[in-house]
Amino acid sequence: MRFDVLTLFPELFAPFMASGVTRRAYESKQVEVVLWNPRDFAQGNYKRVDDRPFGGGPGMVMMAEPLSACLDAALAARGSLAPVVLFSPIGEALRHEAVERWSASEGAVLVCGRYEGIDQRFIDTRVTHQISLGDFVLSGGEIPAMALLDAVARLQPGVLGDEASHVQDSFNPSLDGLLDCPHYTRPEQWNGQGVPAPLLSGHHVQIERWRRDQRLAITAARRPDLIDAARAGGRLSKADEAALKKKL
Ligand code: 9WO
Repeated sequence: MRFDVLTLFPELFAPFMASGVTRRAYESKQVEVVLWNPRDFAQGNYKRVDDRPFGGGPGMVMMAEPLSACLDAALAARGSLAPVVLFSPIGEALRHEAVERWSASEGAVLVCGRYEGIDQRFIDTRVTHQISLGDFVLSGGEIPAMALLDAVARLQPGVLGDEASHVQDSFNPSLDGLLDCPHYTRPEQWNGQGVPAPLLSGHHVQIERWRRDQRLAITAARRPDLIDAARAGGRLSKADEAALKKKL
């Protein structure tokens, strides 16, 4: 798949794409990332991409025209229509299900805003999807764009060292919509703290029951809505219900 990223700071993406388990996905172009700078599509000697807001107020606004010309070039290079995604706090909250859909898609054009915001006329006419990572404000859309790329890249076949690793993620449907359990590694004693006994038992059934109970307890404590959804979806067994009852 291919993602075209419109950003005034393309240099932010190189170290991100050169690091970690997802590097192979970018290098092999399994997830192709093409960077575009709206400044290259700005007019005049000053290559302005921002201007003062009509109505006054602090800060600057990204002009529609350089963004639109940049988007035209990206879409032309792709050769076919593509979703145009803007990262914004007023977008739809990103969840695992949408990440799975993007990771099985042809990709998209990702628009990273800067300054106080983007001329609304560009958003109204050119943007097809708005995505939020949560109820907070950043100084630019680049980190949300990298977050989507990372979430998509790690779901590509062969990207994770252990092919089964992402099957165990929180929010993976095969985990029945429960949160992940705690993890431990060596040493067995650290700062006076041990490791839960079932994990040292070597008994696979006992280990899996402990992990499932941990997932249930953590989910019940932190995201009771997910317990309700799992129960409504018939994804909790009698043993699960017994474990929940014991802890509540
Ligand atoms: C910022 C903003 C704040 C309140 C209500 C609506 C808003 N829209 C934007 C916006 O589109 N801002 C642009 C992108 C330009 C300024 C930096 N931008 C941005 C994106 N800041 N924070 C985000 C963001 C994106 C996704 N999830 C969380 C925050």
